Amino acid sequence: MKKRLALIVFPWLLALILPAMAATPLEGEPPLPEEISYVMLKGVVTSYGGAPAAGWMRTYAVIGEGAEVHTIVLPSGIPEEPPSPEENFTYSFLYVRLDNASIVELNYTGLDDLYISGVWSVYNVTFNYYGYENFTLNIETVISEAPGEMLVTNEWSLFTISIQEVPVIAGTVTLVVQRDFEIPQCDVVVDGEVNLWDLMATAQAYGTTPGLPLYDFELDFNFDFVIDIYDLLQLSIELGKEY
Ligand SMILES: [Ca+2]
Ligand SMILES: [Ca+2]
Repeated sequence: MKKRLALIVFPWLLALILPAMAATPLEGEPPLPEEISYVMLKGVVTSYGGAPAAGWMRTYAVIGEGAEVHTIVLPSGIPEEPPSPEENFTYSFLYVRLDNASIVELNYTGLDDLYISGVWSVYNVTFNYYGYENFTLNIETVISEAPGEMLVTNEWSLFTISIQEVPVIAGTVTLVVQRDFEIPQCDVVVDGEVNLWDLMATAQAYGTTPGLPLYDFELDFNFDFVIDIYDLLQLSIELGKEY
C-alpha cells in the first residue's frame, strides 16, 4: 500500500520539479554577522556523557526568535552489521528535542558562535523488529521540560548540548549555513537547492523506519521516525527553493 502511494506521488512530484531542474553548487558568501538571521546546522554526535557515541543533530535557528533542535544519540554507536530481513532485532536511540527556546543568539556568552537555551525533552525510543515489515515501537520519556542549552563553538565546528540531569551530548558540526532569509530544510543532497536529487533520495527511502538499511534521519523532515507521504509533501512545498 505504501509503495503504491509512492508510485502515484512520485511522477506527480517529478512533473512539478523537472522544468526547474538545474543543480547549482552551494554558493553565495555568508552574510555579515550583523545580517545573519537564519542558521541551519547539521552535525554528528561523537560523545554522550564523555563516552564515545554516535548520532545526528539538526538545528534551524532564527536569531532572537526561536529554534528547532533535533538530536539522535546512539550511546553504543552505529551497529556494524546491517540487520538481516529474516531476523528479529532491536534498534534503540535517545531522541533529544528542544521544546521551546528562550534565548537564541550569536556570540551570547563571548565563547560561543551560537547559543540556544530553553526547555528540552529526551525520549528513549526502541523499535522491536520482527523482520523488516513488522515492528512495535516503544517511546519512553526520560525527561521533559528540562532546562538546557546548546553551544556551538570553535568557529562553528563543535557543539555541546547540556540538559539538566542528562549526560552532556557533544559532537562535530558538518554543515553550517547562515543567511538573511529563511533556509529551506529539504536540501538533503546538498547543492543549494531543493530539487530532483532530494526527491529521489527521499522517495528511495519511502516507507522505512529507524534501524532499516535505507532509513536516514536526514530524510525524516518531520522527525516522526518514518519516511512517508508527509516528508514528501514537505519536500514538495520547498521544491525549487534555493539558498
Ligand atoms: Ca539538493
Ligand atoms: Ca517523517
